[in-house]
Parts: sequence; C-alpha cells; structure tokens
Amino acid sequence: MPEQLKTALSELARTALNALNLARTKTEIEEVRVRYLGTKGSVSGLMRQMGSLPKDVRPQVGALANRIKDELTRALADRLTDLSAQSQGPALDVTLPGRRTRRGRRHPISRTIEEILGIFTRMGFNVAEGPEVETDYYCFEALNFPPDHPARDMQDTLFVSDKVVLRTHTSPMQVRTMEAQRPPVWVVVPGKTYRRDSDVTHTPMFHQIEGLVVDQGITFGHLKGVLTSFVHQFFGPDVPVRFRPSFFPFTEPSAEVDIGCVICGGPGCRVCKNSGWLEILGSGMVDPEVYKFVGYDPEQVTGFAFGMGIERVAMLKYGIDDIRLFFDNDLRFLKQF
Ligand code: 2NL
Repeated sequence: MPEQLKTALSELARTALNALNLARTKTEIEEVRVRYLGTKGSVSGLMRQMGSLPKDVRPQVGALANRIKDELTRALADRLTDLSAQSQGPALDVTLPGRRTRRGRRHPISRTIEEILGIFTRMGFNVAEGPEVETDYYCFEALNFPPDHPARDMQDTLFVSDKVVLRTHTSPMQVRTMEAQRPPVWVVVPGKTYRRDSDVTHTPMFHQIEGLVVDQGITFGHLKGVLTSFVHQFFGPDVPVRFRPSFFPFTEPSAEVDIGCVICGGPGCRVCKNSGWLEILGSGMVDPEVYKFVGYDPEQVTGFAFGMGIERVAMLKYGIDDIRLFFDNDLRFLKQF
C-alpha cells in the first residue's frame, strides 16, 4: 500500500478521534458519528473510492478502513456511556451539608392511651391486650348479653361470620384474663374496638380502655375512689365528678361517670347540651352472672369494672369537636400535641 494513502487514513482516524474528544454533548457526539461514519461520511466515502485503486492494494486499504471504522464506533459508544454516567452526578458528595430530619411525635390517641395507662398502673393495675377478632361467646355471651340484645344486632356489630365478630368493646379480654387467673385481678385493657357507626362523633374503629378489679370484699366505694382519682389526675384536681345510675348487661348496679363541663365550666354549652355535665365513662359492680362463665364463686368475690372511649376523653380534654381529625393524619393537626 502506498505510504501516502496509509498516512491519509491514519490522519483521518486521528481527526475523527480528536473531534470526538472535543464533543461535549450527546448531540455533538452524534454529529461526529454522522460526519465520519454516516452514509455520506468520510470513512464511507473512502470505501466507495476503493474501486479506483489498483487491485493489489485494495485488500490492505479495505482492512485498514474497517479497523478505523471499528475503532471509531467503539470510541463513540464509550463517550456516550461516560456522558450518561456523568449526568447522574457523583454517587455521594460528602461535602454537602446534611438534610435535617424532623423529629416525629406520638399520635394524640397513643399519647392519651399511655397517659391513662400510667394513671392506672400507678394505682396497681396490670395491662393486658388481646385479639380484635373475637367470638360471640367472649364478646357477648360470657358478658351476660341476652341472645336478643340490640348490641348483638347487625346494626351495631361488624361480623366476620355467624359466630365471629370484630370486638365491640375490650371486655372479651377481661373475660380471658379471669379465665386465666384467680383473684385478685387488677387489669386495664386498652385497644381498638369496632362498631357499624360513622359521623362527627363516631368512627367504625375507635379505642377503648376498660378496667376490672375482682377480689374478696371489693365494694362500690372502691369503684368511686378509683374512678374519682382517675378523673382528677386526667382532667384536673378541681373538676367536679358525679355518679349517675345506669344500666349495662354485665354490671349491677351500674353507674355512668360525669364531669363538670370542661368546655363551658358549668353554665351550659353546645357540647354538654346545656346540662353543665359531660359523660366520660361507664362503670358498675360486676354482675354475678359473669363470674359463673369464668369459674369464679360469686359468694367469694366481688368486683367492679369500667370502660371509656379514648377518642371521646381526648376530644373533651383537648377541646376537639370532630373525631375524624384523629384519623385524617393532617400534620397541621397532629403537630399541636
Ligand atoms: C362504656 C361502658 C363498661 C364494663 C365496661 C366490664 C367487663 C367485664 C365485666 C363487667 Cl369482663 N364489666 N366492663 C363495665 C361497665 C361499663 O363500659 O361506656 N364504655 C365505653
């Protein structure tokens, strides 16, 4: 092959690689490809001129031209790979200042549960938790609900199957606790409960805490003392408390506990329906019928029990008028606690 032709080919390769090195963007790299490797490009032009060369040099020139073409193709691909790696930036810039992570906080319902459990555990109660899916037996039958009681109705209870329900209160766990141990029993049970209900003051899932004390010689005086102490610790030492007769299938006698309205302080408002009083929990002496289901002797032991809705007491304590705020997860609301 003539020296002159060889030099010209090497020169073409050099300028092509040079142009490629100078290309800064994908478009510029593409321009280099078109200029040298495209159908109208220099290398292709060279291939076309092969016919006019003497027969004996054609194979050598052809081989050299192919080598240049391969080298250029590889270089183009390498440059494109480099460029896309660069555009993603370095994997980690250790000189950047760190992004500040903001500290989270406990949900107001969780905090209210913790506060209430603290008050009762300091009075000597143990804490028990149990299943949210329960049987009709633990949710109603062992609690002395008659078979036709309205609470067992499809209207109020969420059924999983004929004999399996989502618990409508945490009482099933107190029944399980009594089955598992002999008196004395001092237990509080927090947890999620479910009812077919939904409006400004009701959600299908809500939280309850129930308490149960059973031992020899437990009286209504113990009930009043424990619950009055709870109210004064949770709502404030000067909040008035009253016990008002009521009815539950699982307690006899039963009493509802009211506090002086924390919203208006007495004269009456929309929240206390102008009565000056707010109902905050239900309670009573455990009905002897319940003891028969768990194998306790009603002649030997007595006890009291109570239950309250967490959302309700949290709404009253913090002056919240819509229960759904607890479940919307709006940080502007949640940050205030
Ligand atoms: C309310 C009323 C109450 C109970 C719950 C209870 C549990 C057993 C035996 C007897 Cl195992 N009683 N629990 C008693 C009285 C009232 O809750 O208004 N809850 C939101």
